[in-house]
Amino acid sequence: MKSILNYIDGEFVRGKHEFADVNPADGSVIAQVTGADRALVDDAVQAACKALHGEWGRLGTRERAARLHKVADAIELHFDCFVEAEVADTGKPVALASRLDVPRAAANFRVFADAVKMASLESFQTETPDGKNALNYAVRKPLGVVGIITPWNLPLLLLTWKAAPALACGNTVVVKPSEETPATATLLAEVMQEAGIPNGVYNVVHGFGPNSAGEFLTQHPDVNAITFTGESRTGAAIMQAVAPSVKPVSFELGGKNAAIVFADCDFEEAVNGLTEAVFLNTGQVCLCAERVYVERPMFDSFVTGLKRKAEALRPGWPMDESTNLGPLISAQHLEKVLSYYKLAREEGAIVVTGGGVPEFGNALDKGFYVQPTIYTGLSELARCVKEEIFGPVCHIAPFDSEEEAVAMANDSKYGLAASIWTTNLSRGHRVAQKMNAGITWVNCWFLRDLRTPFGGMGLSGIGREGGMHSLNFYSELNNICIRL
Ligand code: NAD
Ligand code: 6OD
Repeated sequence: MKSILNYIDGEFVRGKHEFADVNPADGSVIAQVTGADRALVDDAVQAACKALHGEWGRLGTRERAARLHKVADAIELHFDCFVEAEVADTGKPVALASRLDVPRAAANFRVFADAVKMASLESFQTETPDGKNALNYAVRKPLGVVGIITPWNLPLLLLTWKAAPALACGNTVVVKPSEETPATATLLAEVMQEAGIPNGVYNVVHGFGPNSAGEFLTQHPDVNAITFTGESRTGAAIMQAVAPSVKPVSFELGGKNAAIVFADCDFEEAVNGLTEAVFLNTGQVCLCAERVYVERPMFDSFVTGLKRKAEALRPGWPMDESTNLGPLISAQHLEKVLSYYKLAREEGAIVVTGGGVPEFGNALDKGFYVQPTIYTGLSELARCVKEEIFGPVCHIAPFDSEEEAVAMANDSKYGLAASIWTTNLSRGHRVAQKMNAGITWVNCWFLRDLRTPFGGMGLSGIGREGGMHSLNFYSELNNICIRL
């Protein structure tokens, strides 16, 4: 049986306890993961501290950026290995991992390598009280050791989204990937070696959250910052853990995202766009739309259109090129999503399609598949309309006016993403600017430019990453004031 190891100071290290890495498509065990106890997490943090003062700390920005481009080259060289590992861990369709996850990992390194080379810094000429001048300018320094904690839905994409800018700014990192999807973080370690990233700069510790590697990392006094993607509740626990040492945090958390479909939209574009926005990655994308509001004249035809698309999705073996719907990540997550399917019926939902589990008549029946599901008829106060489900499911409700649509979309404790579908561009701008969300798409969804701010409001997170926002989080500014 394959083992997945920790990576500390340039060595692949076996931990004292093991846990199974399960393929969600059929429940089979793919590998044994060896987890890091508190002592191994400490070794990783000490290696990262030491590396700050070694070759890595002495590199200029240009050479650091060149090494990160080599990491991107090596990801592209080993493209198929990354795709295979990601598909086995997550069950996502190979077509999706090849189109989204692995190309974005390489792009993350390229974009932040270039961003750090191009970044300018503030400077001000300041008048002194005696009528002379002073010059203020800021210089960027790394934060130090950055702890990176990531979820299972887009494992490599989200890990590199944080590791790339952290490294570009000269930090060293200790990464704790999700216990559900450990493979690509360790694979990335091999690529780091190949690309000439010095020992101790990139470290990986495996394990769980509470009382395990995740918590050991957040509590460690020599970790200078924590960047985290995951559930809002976990974000709250991490905030408590870092409070005594006042570490900076960047949090990308959950969502209960709204889509607003106006009757003047391009119908095909909206139905196709929402098919992606609701069902991509089996609905396990924090940006997925779980609440869809449709202007009443188009309500029935839109519901019928989305139902047709949902029923045409092809669940199957993830490595089969024709599969476009994978399983949920785990038996536990399957249970959670099915509990919401049951709750929706109890809350009075009309089941337009789905609501159960598909049957395959083969080994996939042991996997964690659910049917893509659409509900209508729920009150806006229903728990299924308020709480993040994180599965291939949405509720569709009608609206009669722009104001009503905006009010319903904004009535959430979350504020991550929204999408608006209309051919009236003035309305598109107007409604987009009223959204309580970190990102609002008009006539598109999950269209990313990595230079733009990304993050959430309310329960959806703290801070923004992307472009200069990432550079600002992963570095300290030292302002220097010189009397001339
Ligand atoms: P999770 O919060 O359960 O776990 C995320 C990571 O945190 C895992 O590595 C886990 O081991 C670790 N962890 C758990 N408890 C911890 C603790 N007390 N201390 C330290 N680490 C701890 O999230 P998940 O189930 O893996 O991912 C799904 C969630 O992530 C959804 O809510 C989704 O919306 C959210 N998400 C948000 C974004 C975003 O960009 N806003 C992106 C992806 C996923
Ligand atoms: O595209 C990104 O940079 C990003 N952070 C996406 C998050 C997706 C959530 O599942």
